[in-house]
This record gives sequence, C-alpha cells and structure tokens, in this order.
Amino acid sequence: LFAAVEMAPRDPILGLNEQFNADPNPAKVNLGVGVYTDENGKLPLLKAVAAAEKLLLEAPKAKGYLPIDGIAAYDKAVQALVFGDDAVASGRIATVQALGGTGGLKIGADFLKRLNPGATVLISDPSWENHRALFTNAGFTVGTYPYFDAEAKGIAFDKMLAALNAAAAGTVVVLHACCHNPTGYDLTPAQWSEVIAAVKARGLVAFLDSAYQGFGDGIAEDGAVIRAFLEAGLNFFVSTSFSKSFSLYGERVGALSAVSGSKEEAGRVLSQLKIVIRTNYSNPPTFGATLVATVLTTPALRAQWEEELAGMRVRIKAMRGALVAKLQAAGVQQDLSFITRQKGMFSYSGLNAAQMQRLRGEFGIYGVDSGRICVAALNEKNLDAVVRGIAAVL
Ligand code: PLP
Ligand code: TYF
Repeated sequence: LFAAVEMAPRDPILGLNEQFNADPNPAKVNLGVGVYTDENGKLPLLKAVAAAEKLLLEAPKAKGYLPIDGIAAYDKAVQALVFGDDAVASGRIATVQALGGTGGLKIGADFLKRLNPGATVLISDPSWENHRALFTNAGFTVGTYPYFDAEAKGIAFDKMLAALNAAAAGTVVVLHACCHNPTGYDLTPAQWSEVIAAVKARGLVAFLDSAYQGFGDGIAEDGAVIRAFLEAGLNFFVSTSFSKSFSLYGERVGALSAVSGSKEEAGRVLSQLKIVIRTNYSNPPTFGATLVATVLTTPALRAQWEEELAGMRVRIKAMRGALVAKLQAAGVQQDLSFITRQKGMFSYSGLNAAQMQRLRGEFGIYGVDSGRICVAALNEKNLDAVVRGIAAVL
C-alpha cells in the first residue's frame, strides 16, 4: 500500500524549528517560527488565561460533545470582539469555532469550494506559505497579487490595486487584516479604502485573515479594516486566530465568520458551515475556547488580557527600535528605519538566503531563508548576539 509513497517536503518554517531543536549550539536563537516569547525568552502563560484556567479547574465539568459550531458564548464573544456589538445584534454574521486560524481558513475554503467551485484564489506575494497550500488542497487554483516592493521597502500598492481591478468577478482575495506575514508591512487606512472599493466594484470575495489582532497598533486599530469591510456592506469572510493574542498556540483556538446580507441568509450559511465541520471533525474541542470565552466575557479578566496583549505589543516595538539602534551602533551603514515601520511579529529584514544560511551556520541564529525574522522572539539577552550576527553577514 505504501511502497510508492514519496517523502513530502518539510514545512519551510516548522521544518526550521526541528533543525533549531537539533542544533547543539548553546547560544542559538530561534527567530524562525512566529511565536512570541517574553523578555526571558519564554513562551508566556498569560495571567488572564491562567486565572480562567483556575476557575475552570475549580469547577470541573463533564466533557460532552459541543455543538458542531462550537460554544455559543464563545462564538458570540468572538463576533463582538471582531465586528462590534451592533453587528452581533444584526444577526447577519455566522461565526463558528475553529481549530485555530488555520481551521477557520480551511472551513471557509471548503465552503467556498462548494459555493463557487470555479473561482481563483489570490494571495499576497509573498504570503504565509500555508495560504497557498491550504487553498490548493481545497481544490482552488491559487495565484498572487503583488504586495511587497523590495526596493521601496514597502508595499507595491499601485500594482496590488491594478491586480485586484483586473481580477474576474467572484475571485477570492485573501487579505491580511493586520501585521502582514511575512513582510510586516500593512496598508494604510486610505489604501484599505481603495481595496474595499475595488473589491466592491469588481465583485470579488474578500477573505480576511486576522491572526495578529492587537500586535500592531491595538485591538481596535488592528480590527478597523474588518469594520470598514462591514460598513461597506460587503459579504466576506474573516478567520480569527487566538494562538498569538492569548498565547494559546497548542490549544487551537480560532473562528470563522461569514458576513452575509441578512439574518435569514446567515442562518443558511451557518447550516452549510456546519456540514463542512461535521464532515471534517464533527465538532470542536472544549478547553481552549472555554478559556477564551471566559476571558472575553469576564470584565476583570478581559481588562487584564488587554493589558497583557498591550505589553507584548509594546515590547516588540521596543525590540524593533533596539535592533535598529544596535545595528547602527555596530557600524551598519544601511538605513534600517523600515524595521520600525513594520508591524507585528515579523520583519522582512532584507537579508538574502545566503545571508540567512550564514546566520544559521555560523551564529546559530535561525530565520527563514526569505529574510523573515520573528522580532517577537528578540529580548535583551539575545539581542547582542543577533546584532553581532546580522552586522557580520551584512
Ligand atoms: N494566518 C496567518 C497569517 C498566520 O501567520 C498564522 C500563524 O500561525 C495563521 C493564520 C494560523 O494561525 P493558527 O496557529 O491559529 O492556526
Ligand atoms: O508563520 C509562522 O511562523 C506562524 C506559525 O505551517 C506557523 O504562522 C508556521 C507554519 C505553519 C503553521 C504555523
């Protein structure tokens, strides 16, 4: 049965993690995978999450099946966080619990394939690698729209807009709501308005991937683009991930929301999303989503979470500034101010594959060959080593 099975390639990012773990160098630094680590280089357990966990463990519950679309209180709290209370009241959004942001993308992709089987999917060039793989596996032809402009150290916005304006009606356009992975460059509100106008005029289907809400400029600021799509009267998808914002990577907590035209329409959409879920994994797990629902709906825990998320955001920004200052103090001549203009956990550093490989081989500093480094893994303890390595390869 398996004699002819070929070895599949490793995930370029998760494969790097395996390589890092196997490296005996005690000074190694992992700037590969997108994971936030604190000032001590540790994966944080947020206090708000720990408090919610304590509440749950103090009142243990039997573990029945959840409804197919997940915990109702969770779905509602997520919808309110992402779209606002008025949108919840309108009843025209269907939100389902998902296995992380990836699970949300997959439910949406499978539903879209039933709805619009001939559509093409466009992802940004470059994008999170799993976008291409996931939509390809769901049966779509996946193309790209221009996004990164290496020379301008920013976004090739005119080209991006031209590509959207040239796309056929019904084309699915995957957009990063904030903190673009891998580049760190986000559209301005004015540019988003132009994208929304193009999506509307061309009859495109927007699929917003929101995996880093709160890591850019704030929870409301990072969610503003989603509200703008809502206000434009569009029907669109949003996948939400709480892996990073709650530091709940392994619990697989996320959601998919489909914004439709009316309450009645949302009911029909929800029924179809439930078929996708039922035929994939039947219903989602309880623990992580219960934690998130508890935090979001308990005022004191909610306030604590918002403060802790702000702490992560501020620390990343401080590390961006310190990285630039120290590289310049180390004699690097290039203008590196772009690093502080980027948002979120990643920086497209401008280093090429050969430089990234040298960083890995000579200095034990692991980043992706594309030049992407996870600035959320920098801290006062590893910064000097990273600066030494980058200055040397530059
Ligand atoms: N979308 C983007 C853009 C991401 O960077 C990630 C990162 O993990 C995800 C989705 C997936 O999130 P999750 O780990 O919650 O599945
Ligand atoms: O881009 C990253 O590093 C994160 C984590 O297949 C990740 O989004 C990377 C690859 C992957 C799943 C998650």
